[in-house]
Amino acid sequence: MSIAKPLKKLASCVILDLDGTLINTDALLSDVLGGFLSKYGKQWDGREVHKTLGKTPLEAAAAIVEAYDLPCTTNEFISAINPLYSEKWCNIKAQPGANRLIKHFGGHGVPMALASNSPRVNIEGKISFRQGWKESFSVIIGGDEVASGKPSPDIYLEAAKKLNVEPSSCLVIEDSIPGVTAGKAAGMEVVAVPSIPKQSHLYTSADEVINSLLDLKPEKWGLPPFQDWVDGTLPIESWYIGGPVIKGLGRGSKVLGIPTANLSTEGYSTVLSEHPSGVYFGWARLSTKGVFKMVMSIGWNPYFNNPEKTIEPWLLHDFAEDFYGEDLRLVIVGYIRPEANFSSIESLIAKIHEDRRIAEKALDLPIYSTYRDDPYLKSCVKDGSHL
Ligand code: RBF
Ligand code: MG
Repeated sequence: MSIAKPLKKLASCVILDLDGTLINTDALLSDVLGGFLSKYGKQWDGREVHKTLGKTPLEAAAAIVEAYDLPCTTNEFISAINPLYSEKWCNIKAQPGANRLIKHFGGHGVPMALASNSPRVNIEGKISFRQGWKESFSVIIGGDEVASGKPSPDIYLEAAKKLNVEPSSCLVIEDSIPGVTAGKAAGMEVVAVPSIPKQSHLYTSADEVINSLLDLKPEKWGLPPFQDWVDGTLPIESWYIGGPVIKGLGRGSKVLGIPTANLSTEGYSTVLSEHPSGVYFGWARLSTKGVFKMVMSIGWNPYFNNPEKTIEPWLLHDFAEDFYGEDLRLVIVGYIRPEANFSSIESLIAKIHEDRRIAEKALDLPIYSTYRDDPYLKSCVKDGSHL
């Protein structure tokens, strides 16, 4: 028998941040600000988004007015932007794994609180479009209900008080640095799920940094473990992507002996930004060759530190020749692990082969094998578009 690793501090409650943690509000911000700034002849630069993350609405607005040198006051900016923002709440997507997490803790009777810098009416507005969320939170605290917003610990302390628990028995889940700072200042255990890529090194004060909510291991904090993993794989809601196979960076077959059939990310930036980087698997169809098992990585390949997020599917079949330009369609059905860095190319290759074995075996399970017949893999391609 192995000796159990000592647990970190035990938690009995979970306190969640909303924007960027449970819902994907970044896309919304770009959408609203892109349109708004163009009226002033300015162009929204996604790189400014970090100036708003985890900030109070007032601070975030002030940062944008300053960054774009807008001819209005912060308050005028807020009044102009608020209605544009709230009319889009219905379109906000849940972060991958958010519904699963809420159902899991709710189902196990783990008390949950929502603690956000947003005013309470905005929190309630945003979650009103998400079925089952409002009832799942015993406590909701907005930035307008305490003296100061994050990074001050007030919001988290108030949430613990309302949950009627000691701060030290709360686990906080946060995407932003001010939020992590607030949770630690409140004396809580904090798991960070950074919403901006390649920034995890900045989250040093968090007790753990994970890549996405799919990677949360509640048992590390003494909370009930997820029970939906099957043979090293996590079933996810299936999603679809396709296009002509392009030449990748040429490392796949040459350096690694792993020939990936890369897809162009053009036209897929939204889909790509909605899915956390990581190793996934599913079924692939090549228009002239048939349907094959597939394991793939999405992300920046930490070992190579790519500048762009790429999609690199490895079709699990020995092909006699290259098939650049051929139409490739993927249905993605399961998740294996986050992308990782490795100390040697050999250990990267060994890990990718382990992913291959996990995916090959899992795809024979009924929960995954039925997707082999998914209509998306059968429909025909007209004029290069998927109909
Ligand atoms: N690259 C990484 O840097 N880290 C990874 O953890 C990683 N996992 C992968 C898993 C699979 C199944 C595949 C097909 C690729 C993975 N890659 C990873 C990407 C790999 O480095 C890349 O496909 C080759 O370098 C070709 O560009
Ligand atoms: Mg946040």
